[in-house]
Order: sequence, then C-alpha cells, then structure tokens
Amino acid sequence: MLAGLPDALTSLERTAVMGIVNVTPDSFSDGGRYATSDAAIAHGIRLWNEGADIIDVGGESTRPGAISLSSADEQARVLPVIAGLVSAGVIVSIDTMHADTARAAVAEGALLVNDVSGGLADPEMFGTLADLNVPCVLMHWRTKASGLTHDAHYRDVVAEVTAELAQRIDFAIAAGVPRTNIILDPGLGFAKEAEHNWAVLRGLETFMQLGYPLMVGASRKRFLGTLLADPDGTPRLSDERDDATTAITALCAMLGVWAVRVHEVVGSRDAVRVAAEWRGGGRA
Ligand code: PMM
Repeated sequence: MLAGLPDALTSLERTAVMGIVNVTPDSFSDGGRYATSDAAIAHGIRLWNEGADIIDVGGESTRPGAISLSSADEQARVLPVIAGLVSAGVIVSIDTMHADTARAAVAEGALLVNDVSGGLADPEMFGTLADLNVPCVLMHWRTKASGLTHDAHYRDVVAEVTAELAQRIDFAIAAGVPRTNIILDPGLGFAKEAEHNWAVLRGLETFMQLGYPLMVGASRKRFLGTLLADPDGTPRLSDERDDATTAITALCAMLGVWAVRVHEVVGSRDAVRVAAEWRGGGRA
C-alpha cells in the first residue's frame, strides 16, 4: 500500500474521500467561491470536519480556456491555504502541474501530490516526485502530451487510456519514483467527451488491473449535467449534480476504488461506508 501517508489513511478499510478546495477564480464548478485564503481554509476545515480523509488544494483552473498560471502566482494562492489547513491537523494534497509548487507545498506540509497532467506538463515533475518521495496521483490527460486543446478522439478509450497511463508509470519509475508511491486516475472530463467518460467508468476494473490504487474524479462534471438535463435539453447546474456524484462514489467504492475526489463530502462519506459494509467490511 501507499507509503508516506498517516496510518489513519493507509489503514482505511474503505474508499477514501478527498474533498476539493479550489483557490481559483474560475474552476469547473466552484470557481471564485474560495478565492481568498481565509475562505479557502474555512472551506477545507468544513469539509474535513464533515468527514473528508484528505483535502486537495489547487490554485490553477483546468477548465478549457483557463489562463495558465505561473508557479509563483499559483504558490501565492495555495501555500497560505496549505499552511492553514496543516496547522489545523488536516491531511492535505496539492493539485498542481508545477514541480516547484509540488516541492513548496510538501515543504508546507502537504502529504500527497496530485498532477492532472501525469507528469507531462513539467519535465521536472517526476524527478521532483522521486526526490520528495511522497504519494502522487498520475492522471490521464492527453492534451498535455499533444498540445492540442481538443484531443478527445479514441477508437477504444479504455485500452488507450490504460496504455497511456502505463507509459506514464514507466517514465515515473525510470525517473526514480517508487512504485509504491503511485496512484492512477483515468481523468474524467480531461480530453474526454461524455461517451468517453461513461466508457471509462464502465472500464474502471481494467485500470485497476494495472495494480495501482485508483482515484476517480467525477464530481459535478459536465457529463453529469448532460445526463440529468431538463427535457428541453438545459444541462443540470453544476451544484445540483451532487446526488449523481454520490451515486458514482457508491459504485466506485463497490469496485474497490482507492479514493474519490468530490466537492460535497457528506454524501460520499456516507456512500463509501455503505459500500464497505455491503462488501463485507473490507476494500480489498
Ligand atoms: N479534476 C479536476 C481537477 N483536478 N484531479 C484528479 N486527480 N482527478 C480529477 O478528475 C480532477 C483533478 C477538475 O475539476 P474541478 O475544477 O471541479 O476541481
């Protein structure tokens, strides 16, 4: 299992719940709400008290068309929030594509690095992760490999995402990242249309066969808004997608997914407990 995380997390006999704190003016679903450090810290502590197992702090929006942020600006957003959460006893992860932000966040007390580019955005990332020796999420996102903004073309999305994740693992290990630090994420909504996201969810067990803990981030994403659209075709609003997110959490937990990344913690907290009990009290 993953080294470097507190016992409270590694000994969990259920799927972990990662609560999201986006310190951004423009994220997918909660952009602007927690843009000041104080608001972001208060929000993270609220999610933690509601039962999150980890709080993921991010400063850069990955929304299509979002302006990319310098690592200095990113750190100005996230480091005070990480410091505030860590001093309140919260287990923190840093959502960043910048190696120097990962390093600064870990120095501030973050215990896990979540890179949505799977090490593609910053050539220094894998070396830094090897050096930091902390658990890291490698997420699938083709766009960072091709430079295209729209790259959602697949013949067999599950097979292609699996192969591309396997390649990321090989590069990470070649750079010295310990195998036991790696967590995979198929990257719902990243260079993927709704049909691809559903195929990815149907294929979760294939990704799990790579032999690494799996994280899934479906929370409030657009494909849920499309699924739950009004009869006139108007998509369900993003903060009205939490029940659907909880349904995905329950299904992921039944499959033995390691963690789900969610905006609203309470529903997922309960869902992972229901699934653990249903499965017989264990996740393995
Ligand atoms: N999605 C977003 C941001 N970070 N990290 C991981 N590991 N997996 C995800 O699916 C993921 C992520 C975008 O969603 P948000 O802007 O609502 O946080």
